[in-house]
Amino acid sequence: MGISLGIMGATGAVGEVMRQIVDERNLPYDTITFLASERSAGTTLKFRNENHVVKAIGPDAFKGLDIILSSTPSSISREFSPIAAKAGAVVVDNSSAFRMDPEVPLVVPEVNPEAIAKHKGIIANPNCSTIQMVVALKPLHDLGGLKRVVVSTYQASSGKGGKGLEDFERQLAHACHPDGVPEPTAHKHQLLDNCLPDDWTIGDEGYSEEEWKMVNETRKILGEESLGVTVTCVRVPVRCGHSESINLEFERPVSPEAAREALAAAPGVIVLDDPVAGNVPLAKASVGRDEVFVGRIRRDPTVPYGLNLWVVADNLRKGAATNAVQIAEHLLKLSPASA
Ligand code: 11C
Repeated sequence: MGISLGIMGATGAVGEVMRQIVDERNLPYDTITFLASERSAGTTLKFRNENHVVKAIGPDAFKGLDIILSSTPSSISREFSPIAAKAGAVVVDNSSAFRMDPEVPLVVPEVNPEAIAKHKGIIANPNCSTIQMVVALKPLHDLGGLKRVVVSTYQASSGKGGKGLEDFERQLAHACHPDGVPEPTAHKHQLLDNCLPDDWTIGDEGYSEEEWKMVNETRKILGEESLGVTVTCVRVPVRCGHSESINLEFERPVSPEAAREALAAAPGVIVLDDPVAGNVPLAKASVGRDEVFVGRIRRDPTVPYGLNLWVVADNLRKGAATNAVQIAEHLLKLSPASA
């Protein structure tokens, strides 16, 4: 007997990719239920040649569901994930609502799969920028012991969901329009011809919430509560695919050659590191892929043991939906009948 699978937030940008990936990876289920806000409830979604009526998220919507892949705003998750867990489901939650809750595992399957078994009904899926970074950091941490991480991100518009992408595409469509580019509706400023260092709510000490997420989530996933992590997040005029420039300092020597070898052997990583030949990780080439691409691996000569890297991934797939589906696959291995 298989499971009853739910996809919550099924009509959003990540929900749409979750549906695709459940199908592509053939996640086994007996029944599938799509849940969304009142606004989308009652609409029909076609999935595997069958029409499914979208149900409204509500206290009584979770009965009988075993695993729920969820991508809703944090406020919705905070209200409904505990109710779903109480009704017997395991919620794989893509929002930030429970990520830093010590009772909730925060999981990237290539990095800390052992945390999955400790769940109490909710498993948190990390922020997209964090996921791709820790997939690249883990093999290097095992090799040289990370001392400090300095990262600058180049994040795609779709990180802001469907509304972000619509906003950017409207700007693109008006690029040569005589009336000019319309005012932004989701991004903080015009994204076209621009880079935005403040596209997220600014929080403590002048760092954005996105920057704090990368600091705190990286420490939790790697189990290194005092690891030095400092971040600058920037939105760039790219539809999909986040890129990151990462500077690492280690406790022990790690040569670029050893780093390449460890990364090439690591799960979920592809090394593209021949810049002279133009073989480097590119956002556009990452779209539709589930791996994390690493290149431009260079020694940092300003510290005893340091490296620079360029890390790219599809933010909607590995950065969100694929990671959640991988967690569900692990849950099924733990307890195939009901997760
Ligand atoms: C962005 N990374 O690109 C964000 C979106 O906590 O899951 C995802 C926010 C989150 O804006």
